Amino acid sequence: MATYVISDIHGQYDMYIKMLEKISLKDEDTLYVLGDVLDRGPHPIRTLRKLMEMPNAICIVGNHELMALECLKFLMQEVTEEALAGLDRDMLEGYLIWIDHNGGRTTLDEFRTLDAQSRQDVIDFIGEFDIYEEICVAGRDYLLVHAGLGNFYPGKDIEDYSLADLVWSRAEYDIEYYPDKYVVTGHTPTQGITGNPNPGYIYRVNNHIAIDCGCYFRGGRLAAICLDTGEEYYVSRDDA
Ligand SMILES: [Mn+2]
Repeated sequence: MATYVISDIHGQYDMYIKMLEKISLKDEDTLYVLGDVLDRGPHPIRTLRKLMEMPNAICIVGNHELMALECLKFLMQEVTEEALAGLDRDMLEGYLIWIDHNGGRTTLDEFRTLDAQSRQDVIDFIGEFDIYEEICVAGRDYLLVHAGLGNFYPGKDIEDYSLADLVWSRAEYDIEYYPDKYVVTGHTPTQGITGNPNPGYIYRVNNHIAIDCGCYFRGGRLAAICLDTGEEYYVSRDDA
């Protein structure tokens, strides 16, 4: 049995399916998905529903799930006085930022096509995403988290980080967070990491493993890494 990690699928269902084939994921293997399944690409909800059917997939929350969850929950409410009282400036601003700047439209469009029970199932499933995972594979320790360790200081307990620290911050690749543990993150496409000699491929430095290879933009890739072997797998946007 093997342990794989992928991240930032962003609605690229076809690339995701190609990746499952590429790594030949078996029932006894484990696949960690480091968040941002939703938004931007054409099929965020289809991707999410595929993950719902996969007992060996473990999902960790990204900032896009947080944005979506807040808006989708709001839209699911009946129009009561209480619901209307929640329709304040923050809620509306959050909704507009999600739709206009973060690619929420495709998530919303697919969500709308679901029946009421399936909508609730999707919301419940996102609500169960983990915030982080600590695992040991082949004698090496890993922290799996969507974005990074915001407001980091050496020795800080993982429980002392806020949700925003873990899902919204940018990992600091010039800092070694732990001497004895690898931190695997998505969120920041490796095309945009200063000093990365191989933009668009998995970047390993200072006990970081950055795996978001920008599958939602042209020339980008969906990446996976096998933690047992260190082997990297790529599905390029142009192949899917
Ligand atoms: Mn993100």
